[in-house]
Parts: sequence; structure tokens; C-alpha cells
Amino acid sequence: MGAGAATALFGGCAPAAVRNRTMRRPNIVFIMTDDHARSAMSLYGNRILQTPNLDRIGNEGLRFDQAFVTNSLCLPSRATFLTGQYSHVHGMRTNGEDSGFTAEPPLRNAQTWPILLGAQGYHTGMVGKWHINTLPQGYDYTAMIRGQGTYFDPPMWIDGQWRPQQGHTDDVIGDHALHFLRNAPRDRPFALLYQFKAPHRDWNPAPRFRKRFEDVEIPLPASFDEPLEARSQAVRGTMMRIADMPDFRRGAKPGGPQGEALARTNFQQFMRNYYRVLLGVDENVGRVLDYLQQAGLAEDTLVVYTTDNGFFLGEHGLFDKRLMYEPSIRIPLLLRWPGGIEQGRFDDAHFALNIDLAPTLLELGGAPVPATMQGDSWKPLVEGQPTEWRKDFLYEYYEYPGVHCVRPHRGVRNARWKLIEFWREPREYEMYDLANDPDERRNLATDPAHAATFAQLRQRLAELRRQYDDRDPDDYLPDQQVPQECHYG
Ligand SMILES: [Ca+2]
Repeated sequence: MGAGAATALFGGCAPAAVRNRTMRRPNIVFIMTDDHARSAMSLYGNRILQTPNLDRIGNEGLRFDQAFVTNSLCLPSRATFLTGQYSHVHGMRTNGEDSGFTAEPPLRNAQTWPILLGAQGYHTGMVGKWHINTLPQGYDYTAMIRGQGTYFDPPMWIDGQWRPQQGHTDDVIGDHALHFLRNAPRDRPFALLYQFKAPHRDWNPAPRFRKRFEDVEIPLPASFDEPLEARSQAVRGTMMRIADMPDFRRGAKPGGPQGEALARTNFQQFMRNYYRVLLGVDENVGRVLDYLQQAGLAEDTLVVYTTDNGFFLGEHGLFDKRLMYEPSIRIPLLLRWPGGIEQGRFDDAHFALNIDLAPTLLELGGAPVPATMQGDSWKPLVEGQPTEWRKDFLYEYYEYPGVHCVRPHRGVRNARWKLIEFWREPREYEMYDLANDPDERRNLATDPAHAATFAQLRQRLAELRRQYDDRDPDDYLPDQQVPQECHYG
């Protein structure tokens, strides 16, 4: 670590040369994967999966260690990254709602950061997974896969029509990102959304990765065999246990392993493929980083790496996301901009949320930030400047009944505590002391010794709801949600 990095790490100011250069409008490459657990990256401590290109973004820039989403589900989180608003404000609370962006409030496409930067002269592009129920509009270049997409030969929406593509989705999306970058005009800045399908189920890797990890036994998380009996009815009623899934192996025949043995077989199968598709993401991120370097664009380009939500990788015996537990809501978040961010920065002191991205990119891109955006720009954090920052945050989840059967809930998390409220009857609470129980295994919500903390957190939750204009009644169900049964997905 150089002296400059050490200064930044301990809260000092960036050197004047770096500070002044932040005045220039950067190009932006916003990279988003789907369902990428923070722990599935070597930079965040994974010892089996090596992700040298993703790590490069953090090592050559800034790594946030306290980054979270405010609704751990694909479509709602993607809309939040674009609008800087909570789900209850932008209106896309679930994957099932068929509303997308419209010309009218509150779902205005025009109030998303790429469109606002386009109005300030940015050349804009969207390649890969979009997953919002209206087509991306107003981009100079679009190459979009349909809905969740497919892992092989995904047709793409290009120039107003579906066009066939050949190859693995990660590689096809990578090709279109390079196409956009090679053809972007050099007389104005560009902003690209580079959004992968992987590592979303069903985790189908490119042939060149299929043998990787074949002889590797992935360690089970400590809480893998945890019974859920001590938790709320809401959590006991979810359908997210790996042990309850059918055999994940392709072409599996009846009569295979059952019970605990099946849970372990499923875990190894799922984790190996999850890691394999991430190797494809890493490689395709590397292609873009290499191109930026070769084209002389790296210095003036802000590369952001993140995901739309975290993922359970066997913690509490679960997979998928949604619940307000750490593996689901905590995300990787990396920013590299050699011209504006010191190399080797690490921030584990500030909560960075998905509502913050839009105000951040607008401010760095020299565009006004609409007052309707609810997040805070990371600019002072990026520059290592002292700043007043949030001490806690509000979380919300709505999609029910539906895939994995997770009841609606909301909650507040601060540096030490987390309160979760399943707000519809039967109303239930969970509360965790993250300082002493980081794996969230002892629910203290009804423990008399912590009654005062419980009351404080409930009060704080009400305050945060008012602050963020959450007026949903406790029996709220999204208007356009199609009634359906709970299922495993
Ligand atoms: Ca997702």
C-alpha cells in the first residue's frame, strides 16, 4: 500500500492533484450483476473463487464494505439504482407488477440518472439484463436481453427489434459492451449500463468453465444445518431451504439422495455452478477494463461494480434473497476512477445504499440532482472528505404471495442492531445484535433484557418511514400484483 492510500484509509484528504481532477466529468461504466453475494469475490475474502478482474476495480479504487440494497429483489432494486428512490416511491415494489417506467410521475423514465446525464451531453448505452417491464427508452445504444434472459443464444432488443445472438450470455453481453465503447464519440463523455444475467439461476456456465471446481468441496456455512424453529412464523413459512429443493442436478433421476444428503448434494451442485458463471462475469469485466486501458480511456472513466441484491449461499440452510438478513441485503460495491479516486481506498465506516447511486453519478457527471431523489451522493466519501452521514437505514420487501413465500416486511439496521417487522397479521418481529451475533442466530425481539432497544428501534423505524415518505398502510398489497400461490421458484 502506498503512502497516499494509507492517508485515505485513515480518513485524510486526497492530494490536491487528485481533488482538482475530480472536477472533470468522467465517463461512466456501471456494471451490475444479478444476485451476486458479497462473499463470492476474492476481494471480499473468498478463497476458492478467484475474481482478479473484479478485484482490480476495488484494488485500483474504492471498496465499500457496508453497502446494502433497500429491497432485496431484482426489479425493485434496479429501479432504485436508476431513480434514487425507495420502492414505495418509484412504485415498482415487486417483480410481478407490470408497471414499468412511464412519462408520468412517479415512474418517469426521464428522472433516471442515464437519461438525465444524456440530457447533459453524455452518450448513453444499456447492454444486458434490464428486467423492468417497459423497454429502455432514450438510450443512444441498447442491446437488451428479454426479462430474465437465457444463458445461451439470448435474443437481444437492438435498434427496435429482437435479433438472434450466438454464445453464452456473459460473452454476448460483453461483446455489446465493447461495441458500445468502440463506437462512442470521443468528443463527449459516455455512460454505459453493463448488466449481466449471471449469477442468477439456473447457473449454467459457458463450456470453458464446466470442469472448474469439479474436485473442490465447497465448505458449508456454519449455519447450514440450523433449524428455523427459533425464528418467526414468517421465516419458518418461507420456501427457501436448500434441503427442501428437488435435486438440482440436470437430468437427475428419482431415487437419488434424500434429506440431509440431498441438501449437501444440492449445495455443492449449486455453488460450483454459481462460481463458474461468475468466472464468466469476471472475464468479461476484464475485457472491458483492458479495452479502457488500451484506448487510453481508463484514467477518465469511473467504473462502478455492484449487483441488484445479495444472495444466501447456504447460510441458515437457505438460498435466494428477499429476507432482511445480511447475506441477502449486503452487496459488493466497488468504484474505480484513476483520475478522481485514490487507489486502494477501503470504506467500512459508511452505509452506502442503492438509493445513493443516482445522486452520486449525477453529481460527478455535472448534472442537477432532482429533489425527488432520496439518496445521498457518495462524492464526499469518494474524495475522503469528512461528512455527516446516515447512521442507520430503512429496508422494505413486498412480494407476497409468490416465489419463495416471503411475507412483506420492513426494518431498520444500524451499526450494531437490526429490527425486522413482518407487518401484516400475524405481526411479528425479529431483532439481532450484529456486534455479538453477526450471523443473526439469536432473535432478541422478545427478550426482556433488550426491551428498551426494541422500543427505540421501533420508534426509529417509524421515523425513517416518515423521512422517506412511506405511507403504505400495514395491510398494503401492491395494486397490480397478480394473486398467486407460494412456490419454490
Ligand atoms: Ca437479482
